[in-house]
Amino acid sequence: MNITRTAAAAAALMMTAVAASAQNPIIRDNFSADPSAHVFDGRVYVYPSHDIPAPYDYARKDWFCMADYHVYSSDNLVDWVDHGVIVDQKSVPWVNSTSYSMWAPDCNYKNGKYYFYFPAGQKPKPGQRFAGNGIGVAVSDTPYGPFVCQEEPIKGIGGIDPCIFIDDDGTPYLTWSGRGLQIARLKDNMLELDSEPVAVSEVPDGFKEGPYLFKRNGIYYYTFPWVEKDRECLAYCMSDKPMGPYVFKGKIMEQSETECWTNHHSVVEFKGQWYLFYHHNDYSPYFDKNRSVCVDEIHFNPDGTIVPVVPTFRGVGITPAHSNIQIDRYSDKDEAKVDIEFLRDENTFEGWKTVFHNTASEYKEPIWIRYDRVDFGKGWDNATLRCHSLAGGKIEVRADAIDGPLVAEFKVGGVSSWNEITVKASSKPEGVHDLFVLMTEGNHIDVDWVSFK
Ligand code: FUB
Repeated sequence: MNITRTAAAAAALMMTAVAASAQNPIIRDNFSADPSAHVFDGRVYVYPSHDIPAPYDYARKDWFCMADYHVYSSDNLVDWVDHGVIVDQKSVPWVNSTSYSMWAPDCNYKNGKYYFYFPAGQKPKPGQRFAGNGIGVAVSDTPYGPFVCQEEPIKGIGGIDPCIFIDDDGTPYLTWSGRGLQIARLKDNMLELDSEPVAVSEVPDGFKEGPYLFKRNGIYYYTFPWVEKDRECLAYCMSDKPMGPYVFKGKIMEQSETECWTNHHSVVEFKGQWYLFYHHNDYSPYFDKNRSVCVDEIHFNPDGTIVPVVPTFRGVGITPAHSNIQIDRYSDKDEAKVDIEFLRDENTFEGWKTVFHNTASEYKEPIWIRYDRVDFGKGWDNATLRCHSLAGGKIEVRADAIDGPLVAEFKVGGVSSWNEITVKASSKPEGVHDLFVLMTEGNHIDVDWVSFK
């Protein structure tokens, strides 16, 4: 079979540190969706779709628009690397290069190679007006490329959202969404079907797509986005065989409160903890086709059923105290008196600020926000707050409780611009602590971040 090297192959090898973090959303310099996470050689690799605002040559301004794929990796779920573009619509021989239809992908490892599966609009054949979606494969020696695309998509199937699952005995299975949820065995070469596709039919009524199959303690989990009410929640079935029959068990995550119509996920174990990767539309509240990848812990009951996951801003991992700690990605807060807003609506990728307000100007109770799991380490002296307040006031940082040890105290002067205030620490906790940030004077202070160095 002929193979074609992607134009982006060289770029794929580059390890580019990016604005990505353990807080949600984790990818902070691009829109990203449909995350498929896998652990290869002790690192977590995430293969998401890449949403972009529609360019001039794409007529559907109100629809998904995706031209390529990046891959991201991390060895601690805190520091992420963007390995760059691994496959591009312009360099896949069978793909219509202006279809912007590179929807949810997946990747897995077998026999020394990494196989990247992706759906896309096919080039129409002579006499054909519309060719529909194919599912193609690109192959690499490493999880981050360069990936070499097959000349043709996989024969005998069409549709979207491929997921590749490899059982403990090495048998590969491909499941995807195309006239319902389908599953088939693959040949050992990972490129051809080894069985007729069968429909996974033991799922509830209603729209479904984006299947993800994983195994834990001998149980096969067939998981999928499902429109139970207005938009997609995440749901699952369980079985003792990869191709079923399955038994429907319920929901993993409720539909998003931010009105993102889609959700799409993967589940992976890393260093003894299981994680759910999914997406919401954090950076694009008014257009839900520009999405962002998030991650939270997922837990299982003793009988293997899944404890539903409530999405958090805080995400996973431990935040170093010397970093700029974005407390707007909080664990909990005073709902009435602390708001989260974009720093600048014109560029949401700049992130958010925490707005403390106390219109009554009375401090019967502290006005607070909590940010969990900050590693103070040792050998630091100063605390810095990036803040802004016309009225001025006072911000306190305390460890572990609203009335816990005072770590730093900042007098915020009335100024019209953002400024960084550095003070000597009042006390120096060591190791990992939860942070409480409190406004104890003033009636309106915006905080961007706090840091300890
Ligand atoms: O990203 C485009 C499509 O939206 C995916 O293929 C679906 O699963 C949904 O997330």
